[in-house]
Amino acid sequence: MTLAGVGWWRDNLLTYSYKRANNRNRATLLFNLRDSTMIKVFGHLSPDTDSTGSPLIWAWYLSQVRQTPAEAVLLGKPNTEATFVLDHWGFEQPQIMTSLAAGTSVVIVDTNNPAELPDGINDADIRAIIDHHKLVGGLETKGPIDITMRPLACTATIMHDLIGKHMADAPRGIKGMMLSCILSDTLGFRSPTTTPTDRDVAHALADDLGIEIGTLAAQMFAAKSDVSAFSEAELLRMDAKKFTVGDKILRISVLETTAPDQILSRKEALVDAIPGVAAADGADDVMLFIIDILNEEATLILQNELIKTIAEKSFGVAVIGDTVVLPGVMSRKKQIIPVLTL
Ligand SMILES: [Mn+2]
Repeated sequence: MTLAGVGWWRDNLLTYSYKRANNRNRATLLFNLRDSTMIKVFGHLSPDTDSTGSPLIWAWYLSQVRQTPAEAVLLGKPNTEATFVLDHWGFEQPQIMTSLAAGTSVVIVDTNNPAELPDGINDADIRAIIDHHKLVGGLETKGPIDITMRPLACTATIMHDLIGKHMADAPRGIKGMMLSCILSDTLGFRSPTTTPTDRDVAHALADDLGIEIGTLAAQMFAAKSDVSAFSEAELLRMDAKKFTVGDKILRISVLETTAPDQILSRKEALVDAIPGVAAADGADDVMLFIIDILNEEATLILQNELIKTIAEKSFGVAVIGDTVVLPGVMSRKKQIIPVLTL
C-alpha cells in the first residue's frame, strides 16, 4: 500500500468511528463507560506485600477467569519486600494511583478501613471487599455487594479459596505471588495470626511451584530488613495504624526485621523524629515496635512517660531503660492492639 493509501484508510476509519459514535456526547459517554468499567483493585495505603500482591491476583482472576476487565493499582510506593516480590515473580510495579475519581469501579482488598483508603472512597463504586482485618465501619456502597472477610492470616489465602478450581489455570507468577503474600503476612508461619488454612495453602503452592519455602521467606525478609535508604520519618510511617488508647490518639508503628540492630542503632534519631511525625499525622504520639522475626520478640521504644505507662499497663512489664523487650510479641493485630490500655 502506498503512503497515500494508508492516509485514506486512516481518514476513513476515523470518519467511520466518529459517525458511529454519532455525536460528541455519545462519544464521551462511551469513553466514560469504558473507563469506569475497568475495575481498579487495590489494597491499603503504604502497601506491603499482601496489599501489592493480592490486587494483582484478583485482577488476574477478574480479567482472565471472569472476563471482567480489571487492573491492580497501588496506593503508594510498595515497601522493599513487596518490590523484591514483584521482581522475583516477574511483575511490573502496578501504577500508583494518586486520586480516585467519583464513580470509579473498585474492589478493595486487605483492608476495610476508610483511613487506609483514598479520600472520596465512598464516592467510588465499590464492587467488592476481600479482607482479613476487623470490621471498622465507615465504607458505604451504592448497592449490595460481595464482601468476604475471614479470620485468616492473609488476603491471598482467602482468594485461593474463592478462585477454587480456577487456580489450576493460574500462571506461575500468580501462584508465586500468593505464596509470597502468605509468607509475608504470617512472617514465615511464626506469627500467631497463622491458621492451618494459611499453612496448607502455602505448602500446596510451594509443592506445585517446586520451591523451598524457607529459602523464599529468607530472601523476602532480607529485602524487608534493608531499610537503610529510608529516613526516620519514613520508618515511623512505613507500617503504622492509628489507634486510640484512653484519650490519646497513637500511631502504632511496627517494623518487621531480621536485623533489629540496624534500626535500634538509629534509636536517638527515631525518637527525635517522633514529635514531628505525630503532629503532622494528627496523633498525640507514636509507639514504635521493632519486631525481630527470627527471635520472635518485639522491642518497644520508650521515648517518654506516656509510652512507659502504656507499656507497663498493657504488657505487665516493669520498665527501667528507654526500650523494653516483649518476648513472643509478633502481631500488632493479635498481640498489641487488643491489649493496649492507659
Ligand atoms: Mn494482609
